[in-house]
Amino acid sequence: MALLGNVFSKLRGITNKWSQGVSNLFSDSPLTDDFWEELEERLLLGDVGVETTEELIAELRQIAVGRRIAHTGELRGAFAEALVQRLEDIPDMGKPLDVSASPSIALLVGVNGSGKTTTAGKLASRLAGQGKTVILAAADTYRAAAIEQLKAWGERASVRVIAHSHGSDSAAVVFDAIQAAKASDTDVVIVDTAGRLHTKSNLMDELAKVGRVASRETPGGIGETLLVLDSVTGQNGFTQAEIFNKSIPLSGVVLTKFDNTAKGGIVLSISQRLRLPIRYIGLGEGAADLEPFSCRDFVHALLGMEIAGARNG
Ligand SMILES: Nc1nc2c(ncn2[C@@H]2O[C@H](COP(=O)(O)OP(=O)(O)O)[C@@H](O)[C@H]2O)c(=O)[nH]1
Ligand SMILES: [Mg+2]
Repeated sequence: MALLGNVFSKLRGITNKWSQGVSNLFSDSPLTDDFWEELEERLLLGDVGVETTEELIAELRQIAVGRRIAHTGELRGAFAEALVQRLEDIPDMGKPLDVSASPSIALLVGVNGSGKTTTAGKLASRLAGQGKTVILAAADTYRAAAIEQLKAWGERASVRVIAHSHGSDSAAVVFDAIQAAKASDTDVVIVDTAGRLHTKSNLMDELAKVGRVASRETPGGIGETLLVLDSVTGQNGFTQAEIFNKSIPLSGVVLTKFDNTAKGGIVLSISQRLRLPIRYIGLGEGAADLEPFSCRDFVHALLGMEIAGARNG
């Protein structure tokens, strides 16, 4: 409970940067055209995206007419419900990493600086804390610093790191990591990949090669490919998601740096337009600052109200 409370209060503080503006709109004021314009503007500023913003407003307008609503505050609950419904409509929203295969292979992809190595470390630490055995594979061989960074995370989490020298073949690292996992009966291999620009086709070739190695060496192949996105980049993050989603089958998104964003609406644009689940959110730089995404906590933090009946929690 203490932990949940902590996560919630963190999330609450975070979304406040955006949410104050949204939440304040639902007050005792009479419902006028100004309200709809303001709501639209604040959703767009938070990077909810044009399409989803328009749909949400159309939905709320209908409710307002149907229920003869006169004050904006009376729409708060309906707005919360509309958000929760949309978020929960996406399969696997907030679902923890699938570690049912043995070994399960999870790939973290994304552009440079998005938080892949940090997320790999946090996930390893989280899973190890749940009694799972984990191997980290340092498949970002382009930067020597990336290998050292992952090794440091491995040490902190008491998790084994398989690494080759700087510049070596990333698929060979993954091959070794899988062999090590099989030999030691390890539950999950988390693969930290290089994040060169998503437009460069050789990165996609490299990821495909890693995929082939994994399918050859394990029954399940790559079980999960999570796209790591920096939430601070807002719509730009949406564009990255769109490009990656076309190149490789993604099983979900990790939104990092949620503690630093005023663009919390990226949760909606990614889930609604790409139909991709947000699996985890990063809430800081520490090992414990990663949580499965909770629709209920997100909407609660956004609108400052308890949401009943939400599945996630
Ligand atoms: N505040 C904050 N910083 C983060 C989070 N995730 C990653 N970072 C920082 O973002 C920077 C880039 O992260 P890194 O994992 O090296 O990105 P990579 O290039 O994708 O591997 C580092 O300084 C991390 O500490 C997060 O959830 N919150
Ligand atoms: Mg990295």
